[in-house]
Amino acid sequence: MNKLLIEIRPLLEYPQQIVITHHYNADADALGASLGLYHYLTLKGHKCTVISPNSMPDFLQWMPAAYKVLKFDEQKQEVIKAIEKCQLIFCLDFNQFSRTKDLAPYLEKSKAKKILIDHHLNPAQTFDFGISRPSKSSTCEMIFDLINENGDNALINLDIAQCLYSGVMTDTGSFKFPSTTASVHLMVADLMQKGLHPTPIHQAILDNYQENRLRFLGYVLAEKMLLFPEFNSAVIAISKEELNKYKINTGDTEGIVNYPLSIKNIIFSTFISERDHEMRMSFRSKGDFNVNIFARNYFNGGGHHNASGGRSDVSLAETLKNFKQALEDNKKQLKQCYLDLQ
Ligand SMILES: [Mn+2]
Repeated sequence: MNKLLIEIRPLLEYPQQIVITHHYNADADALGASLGLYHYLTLKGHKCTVISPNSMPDFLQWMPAAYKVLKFDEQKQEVIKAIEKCQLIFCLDFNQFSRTKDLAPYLEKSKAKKILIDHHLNPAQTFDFGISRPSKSSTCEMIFDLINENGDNALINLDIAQCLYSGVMTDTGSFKFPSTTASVHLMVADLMQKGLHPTPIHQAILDNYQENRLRFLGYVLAEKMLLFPEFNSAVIAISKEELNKYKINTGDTEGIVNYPLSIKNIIFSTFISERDHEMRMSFRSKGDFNVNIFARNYFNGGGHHNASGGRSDVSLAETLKNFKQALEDNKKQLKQCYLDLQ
């Protein structure tokens, strides 16, 4: 049995009041893991509340029990009350409280035991118990493992299966990133044997955009994508005016960073968007180029080896300039990583 289970099993022996929370701007992994765990722990007799730091995107609202999720930015009092009366807080798909933005101080000062389950690098040491596995495809896969290791595979019903599938599907880029291990496919096979149909989930999450998002994508790829063949890299930088013109919300830019990687010889792609108080950056790579380190070294960020995020406080033009300098600094490494892939 894994260490986390040994530690938390006694805490779950009797019915508890449990809060389950995830990072700001929940994605399918954060929400899927939270609701998957919610359904499981509810079946085990616990009283659970899922708290999201802010509202979730429309394409995730179909998830079983998503309507029960409390949003801190809209239901502050209910959230504070739930945190006050709970004994355990599960923290899923993030590893430092600051990732929950304004919710962070309430989590920090709560006397409840905090349990981390996450697959990002460099977890903070502020959790009472936890499991951090950067080698795992998704937090959803970790929840699946937890249920199985607790001997409860038979409790995985369609609700749990749909939630957990969503996160593993999106975090592996529909099963193509290197994190797609044999255990990921075994997990999906098990969920399908329990009645899961993947196609409607793909459609609900990936084929659910508004017209403006696709027109924006066309504009971005035709007009805004800059290629740097000498660095095997690409960048897309979008101003606030452009986002406004196409009525683009935060979630609508998700995934755009991946497109340049489909170009032959491009191994590193960056998406920069101008937001209210900062430039937000996403980094993706193929092969050995480590965008977790790149984001840490240059743009106050981090994440995974092939997918990370960062930010910059200077203007869009300045950020782009700094980015080009960073490419220059990494020229040798980019070339080597490119050659290794050939
Ligand atoms: Mn994740």
